[in-house]
Amino acid sequence: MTDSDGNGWHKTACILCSINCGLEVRTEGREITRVRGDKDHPLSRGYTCEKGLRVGHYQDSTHRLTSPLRRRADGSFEEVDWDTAIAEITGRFAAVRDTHGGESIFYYGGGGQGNHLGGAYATATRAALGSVFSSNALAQEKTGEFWVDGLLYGRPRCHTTGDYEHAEVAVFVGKNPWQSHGFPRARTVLKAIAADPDRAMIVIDPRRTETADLADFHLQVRPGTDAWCLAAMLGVLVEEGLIDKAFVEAHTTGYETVEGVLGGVDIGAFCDRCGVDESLLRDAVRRIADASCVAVYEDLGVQQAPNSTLNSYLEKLVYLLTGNFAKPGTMNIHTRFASLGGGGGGSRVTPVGGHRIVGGLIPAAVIPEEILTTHPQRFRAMLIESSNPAHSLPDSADMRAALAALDLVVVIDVAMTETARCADYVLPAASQYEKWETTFFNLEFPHNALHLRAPLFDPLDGTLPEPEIHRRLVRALGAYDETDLEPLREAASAGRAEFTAAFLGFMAQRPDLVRLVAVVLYETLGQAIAADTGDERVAATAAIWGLAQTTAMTYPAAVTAAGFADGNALFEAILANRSGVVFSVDDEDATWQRILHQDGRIHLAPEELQSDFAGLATAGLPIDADYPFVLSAGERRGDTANTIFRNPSWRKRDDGGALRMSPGDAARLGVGDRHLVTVTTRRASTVAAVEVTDTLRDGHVTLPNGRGLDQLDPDTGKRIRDGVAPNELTSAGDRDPYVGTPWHKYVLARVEPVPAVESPS
Ligand SMILES: Nc1nc2c(c(=O)[nH]1)N[C@H]1C(S)=C(S)[C@@H](COP(=O)(O)OP(=O)(O)OC[C@H]3O[C@@H](n4cnc5c(=O)[nH]c(N)nc54)[C@H](O)[C@@H]3O)O[C@H]1N2
Ligand SMILES: Nc1nc2c(c(=O)[nH]1)N[C@H]1C(S)=C(S)[C@@H](COP(=O)(O)OP(=O)(O)OC[C@H]3O[C@@H](n4cnc5c(=O)[nH]c(N)nc54)[C@H](O)[C@@H]3O)O[C@H]1N2
Ligand code: SF4
Ligand SMILES: [Mo]
Repeated sequence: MTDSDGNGWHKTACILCSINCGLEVRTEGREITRVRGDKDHPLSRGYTCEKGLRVGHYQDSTHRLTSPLRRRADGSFEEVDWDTAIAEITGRFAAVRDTHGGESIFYYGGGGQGNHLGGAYATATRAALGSVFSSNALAQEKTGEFWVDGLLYGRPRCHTTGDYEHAEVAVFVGKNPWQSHGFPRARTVLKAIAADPDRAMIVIDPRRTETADLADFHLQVRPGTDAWCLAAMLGVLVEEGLIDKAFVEAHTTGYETVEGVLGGVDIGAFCDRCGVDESLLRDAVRRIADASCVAVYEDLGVQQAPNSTLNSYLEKLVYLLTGNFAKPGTMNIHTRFASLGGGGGGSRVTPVGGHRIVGGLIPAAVIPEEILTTHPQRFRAMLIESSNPAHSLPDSADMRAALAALDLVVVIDVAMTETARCADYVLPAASQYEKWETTFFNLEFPHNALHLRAPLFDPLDGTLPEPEIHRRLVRALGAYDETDLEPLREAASAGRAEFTAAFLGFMAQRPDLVRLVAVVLYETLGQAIAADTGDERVAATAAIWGLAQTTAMTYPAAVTAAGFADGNALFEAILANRSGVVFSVDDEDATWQRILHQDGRIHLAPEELQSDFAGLATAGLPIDADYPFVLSAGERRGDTANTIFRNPSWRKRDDGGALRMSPGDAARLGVGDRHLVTVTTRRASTVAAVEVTDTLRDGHVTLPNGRGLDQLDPDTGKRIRDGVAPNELTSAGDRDPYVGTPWHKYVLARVEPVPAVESPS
C-alpha cells in the first residue's frame, strides 16, 4: 500500500476520544492527507465521526516542541540538549527525594485519549524516585463511579460496561453520546435504537442534546437535580411493584434497607424538585421494567455535578433492581488489559488533607491543597506527562500557584501547553503517530480488544518517545546496573520461549527490579525485538509483553476463548496485527465470577451512602441570589476534543466557543447571537459571545470544554486566547464529599450584557 518513501495508506487509530476508532490514513511526507475508517478494526468496524477525519491537524500542529527546555531565572525558557536535561532533572528530583522522601514527588497524567504506553513506563521512573502518589483526569470524573462499583461488587476494579448495541432500552444519564461517544459506533447504535419501534432510548439531561432529540423519553431535569429524578424513578419501581424480585433474591443483599428508603420517597415532590413531569417519568420507568434488557450510561452530567457519587449509586440501583445485569444487552463487568489507575489499592488517603484515594488516584481537585501549605508532608515536586492540569483541573489560578510553589516541575508533552509554561523543564515527546502506541481504554464485553499502533512517521527532530525518555531517567537515577540485565538480554536474543523461561526466575532473584519491570523489559526483550526489526522504537512494545502475560493469567478462560494459548501467543498477535486484536471473549457467567465480595453477591445497601440516600428529601443544592445562573463549564460539542488539538484551524465550523443560553434568558438580558456578555463566578469574570438556543432551560448556560488555549498570533506574534478557558471560572472547593470530583457542570454564575458590542466573528 506504500511507495518506497513510505507514502500511501497505513493503519492506525483516532486519538481524539476514548473509543480510538481504527483508521486507515494516507500519508505524504510527514503529513496525513486522507483518513477513512478501518473496516478490520474489531470494535469500530469502519466507523468514524467527523473529528477523526480531521486528525491530521494533530500531527501538523504548529505548536510542537522540538527541544528540551529549561526555565531561566526571568521565567523565559532556553533550549538545552537531552543529556543536560536528563542529568539536571534527575539530579534535582533525587535531591527532593533525599531531603523530603520520594512520597513528596507527585506524578500526574500518563496518557490522554490516545496514548497510554508512556504511562506504563512512567511506573519505572516513579519507582526509581520512590514516588507513591499519583493522579490523572479520571480523578475528576470517574472515581465516584469506581468507588460505588467497589462497594456494590467488591473492589473498584469491578468496572461495568453497557451493551448498548443489543439493549432493548438504552438510558443515558448526563451523557451525550452523539457528540462524546463513549461506546463503539455510537451514532450508528443511537440511530438504530431510534429507528426501531421495539426499542427505546431514555435521556436524562437538562439540555435537549442531539441524543435527546433521538430519544423516546427526555427527562429534562433542572441542572444538578438528578438525585431526585433517579430516586423518584426508583420509588416508582417499588410503588408499582416493578422490582425484579427473583434477581434481587438470587443475587443481592441489602434490598430491605433500600426498599425502606424508596418506599418513603414522595414521588410527586421529587418530580417537582427535578422539574420532570411525573407521568413522563412513570412511563419511562415502566418502559425500563418492561424491557428484556436495559443498559445505562452515566457520564459527566452527573459525575461533575452535585451529589455525583450518590448519583452513581442511584443510577446503578436502576439497572440492578430491574435485573439488568450479567446478561447480553445489559451491564457486565469487563476484562482489562492494564489499569488506568495509579496502583496501590487499599484505604489510602492523601498525605496532607486525608482525602480518600480511589483506584490509586488522588482527587484531582485537592492537588493545590496538598501543595499550598506548610504541612511537612506536602508535595514538593511534580512530574506531569501527557496532560494539561493547569487548564483541565478546577481553578486554574490556584493550580498555577501550586505549580509555582513546587521545588521542581517537569512536563513531558508534545506541545507548549498552559501547564508546560509553568514548568522548570519541558521534555518534548514524539507525537502519537511517531511512535508505537496504544490505549488501555479496553472496556468492552464480551469481546474486549487492544490495538497496538505502529508509527507512521519518524519522530520530529529533537523529540523522543516516552518509553525512551523514561529509560533515560531511570538509568540516570542509577536504579539498576547495566550488567545486571545481561542474563535477560542473552535469553531475549535466544528467543521468546527462552526469554519467558528465564524471566520469572530472574525477577524472583531480583525483587529490587520488580517495580522497574517496564524498563527492564524495554532493555532486554525490547532490544531483541528492535534488533529483529531494525526499528529502535519497537522496543517500547516490550511492556505489552508483560501485560499480555498478566492478562492471560488473570483471565485464562476468556483469553483462551479468544484463541490464545498463553501470554506469548497473545503478544505475538498484538505485535503482528495492525487493526487491533480481540484479547478476551467472555461467557455469560464471567460477570458473576468477577463479583469480589466473599458471598458472591451484590451489596445493594453500602453503609457509606445510606445517610445521604435517606436524607435526600430534605437535602439542598447550592444556590446564591448574586449568581442566579447555573453554568455548565465544559460541554462536549462537535468542535471540541479536550486540549489535544491546539491549532484552531482544525475546526470546520467555529462557534467561537459560545456561551449557550435559552431564548427566555436572552430576551430578559436583551442579548442575541454573537452579543458579548460577561460571565462572572465567585472565582473570576470573563467575556463570552452568546449563542441563543431553545435546547436549554431558562437559568442554565453552557460553555464548551477544551477552549481557551493560548495561541501565538502568526501575524503579531502575540498570545491570543481561543475562547473561554472553563477552569478560570471554576472552584476546587465545589466538589463531591466522598471522592472530590469537581462540580464543573454546576457552577453558580452571573451573566450580564456588555453594552452595544457585537463580537467580530
Ligand atoms: N466531541 C468531543 N467528544 C469527547 C470529548 C471532547 O472533548 N469532545 N471528550 C471526551 C471525554 S474526556 C469525556 S470524559 C467524554 C464526556 O462525555 P459527556 O459526559 O457526554 O460530555 P459532556 O458534554 O461534558 O456532558 C454530558 C451532558 O451532561 C449534561 N449535563 C449538564 N448538567 C447536567 C446535570 O445536572 N444533570 C444531567 N443529567 N446532565 C447534565 C450536559 O447537558 C451534556 O449533554 O467525552 C469524550 N468525548
Ligand atoms: N471545567 C471542566 N474541566 C474539565 C472537564 C470539563 O468538562 N469541564 N473535563 C475533564 C475531563 S473529563 C478530562 S478527561 C480532562 C482532560 O484534560 P487532561 O487530562 O489534562 O488532558 P487533555 O486535554 O486531554 O490533554 C492531553 C495533553 O496531552 C498532550 N499530548 C498529546 N499527544 C501526546 C503525546 O504523544 N505525548 C505526550 N507526552 N503528550 C501528548 C497534549 O498536548 C495535551 O497537553 O479535562 C477535565 N477538565
Ligand atoms: S468516535 Fe472518537 S475515536 Fe472515533 S473518530 Fe470520533 S473522535 Fe475519533
Ligand atoms: Mo474525560
